Amino acid sequence: MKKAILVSVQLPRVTKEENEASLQELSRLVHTLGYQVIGQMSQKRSSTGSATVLGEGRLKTLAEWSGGTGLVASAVIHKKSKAALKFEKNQTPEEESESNSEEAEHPEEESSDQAPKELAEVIIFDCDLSPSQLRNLESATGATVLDRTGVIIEIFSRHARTKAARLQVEIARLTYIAPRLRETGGGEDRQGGGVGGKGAGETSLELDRRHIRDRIKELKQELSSIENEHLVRRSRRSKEITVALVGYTNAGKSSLMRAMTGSEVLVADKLFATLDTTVRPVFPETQPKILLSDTVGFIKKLPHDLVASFKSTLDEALHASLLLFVVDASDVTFRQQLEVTQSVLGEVGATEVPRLLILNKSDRLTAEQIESLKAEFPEGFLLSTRNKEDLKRLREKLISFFESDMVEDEIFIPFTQKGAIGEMRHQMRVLEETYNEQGTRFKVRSSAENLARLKKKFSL
Ligand SMILES: Nc1nc2c(ncn2[C@@H]2O[C@H](COP(=O)(O)OP(=O)(O)OP(=O)(O)O)[C@@H](O)[C@H]2O)c(=O)[nH]1
Ligand SMILES: [Mg+2]
Repeated sequence: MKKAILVSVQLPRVTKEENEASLQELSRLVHTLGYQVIGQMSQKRSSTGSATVLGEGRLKTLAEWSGGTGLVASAVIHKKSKAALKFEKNQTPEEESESNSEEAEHPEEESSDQAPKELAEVIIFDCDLSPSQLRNLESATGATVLDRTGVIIEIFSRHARTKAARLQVEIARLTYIAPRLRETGGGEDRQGGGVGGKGAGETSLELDRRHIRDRIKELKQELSSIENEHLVRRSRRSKEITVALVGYTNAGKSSLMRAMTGSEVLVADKLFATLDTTVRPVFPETQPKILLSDTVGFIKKLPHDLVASFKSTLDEALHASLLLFVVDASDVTFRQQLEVTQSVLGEVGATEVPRLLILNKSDRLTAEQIESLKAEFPEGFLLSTRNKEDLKRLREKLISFFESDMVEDEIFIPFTQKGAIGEMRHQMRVLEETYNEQGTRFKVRSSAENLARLKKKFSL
């Protein structure tokens, strides 16, 4: 098991609590990767833009924790010098003095630090690092350095199961590594000649980048053909009622899916356990049938490329008749998690779909907590996926939700129109049926839309 240290930079706008929560989440992400967190460091900074992110003093301490020199190798300094100089020029005098004497100015920040008892092999930053920052930090600490996006992409690539999810993750991964190629590239900027295979005058770096661009293009084409299949399947479902489970990772979406449909979707105490959309009917089956779909979980600071690559997965949510916003009500940060969910769904344009807030994991709450949640979210639905009664209540709630905008009507289906009966039972609820020699008279509840469609199709 690799030993890791977490590092966070506390920016002025961010409270100490928010910073703590973010670090805790990073720790869970890192745990999901199978690393052991052995230490932690935070530093207050005015920005994360400096060449080594941390100030000189903190960087030295960090290097001691990982067996590095604390110094950025001079060759590397040269390479980053343009960007660094530009940054330094833009720094105000206060910022400069802060970056040089930050420990004297903020003596309290060491209190949350946890020095490791052994040397760390991996250092993980809770912010995004530019390729040159990454290179400088690796040089100074002698350890492998990862940023938050790198960790999330790694988890995504391990958890992707279906072809579509694998393609999406691979596109995001390549997009992420392309600008970071340089530091792994060994001999840089070799002009022409040299190792065979590349075009005249093309450096190996340019070649690698070109390969990556071509590969991304290929993957995108492959993905779009899969998406077309999905589209066909979805349009086939469009007559049916679909409910999409959305929410923060680990909120319990898959558990709810499992409990409501009796299907064996993966449930795990891991972040991003689910990457693929699964669609299953509510079981025991309802009339009309209600389909539930499980979707990828969200997280704070979800890299933009990843949001884009999972857009097609989230399209499922866009086309749902109802969204169940699942939150882990026992998590103190669930309000922020709800905000994240709302903003990601806003980004993909799913703001028009009706929604129901599911406050999950109520079995972990005290009676007082339950009362105050009920007062705070009168429209919310409090449940535990482990409580059969709760699940039954939710089932009833879903049925009545879809019935509320339904109409009652009578249809006569002659015996010659056998196909119509199966379709009708799928799409609407039969209240009564009476027979005569020619056929059956049904009293049904259905959406006006489905009723009209059926009547037209079978000219009833
Ligand atoms: N105590 C308690 N734990 C629950 C409940 N529902 C789910 N869990 C646990 O929460 C963890 C996450 O559950 P999942 O259903 O995998 O969560 P998810 O929302 O699908 O997560 P991702 O797929 O990562 O987005 C698992 O360890 C579940 O056993 C509940 O009602 N009470
Ligand atoms: Mg899941």
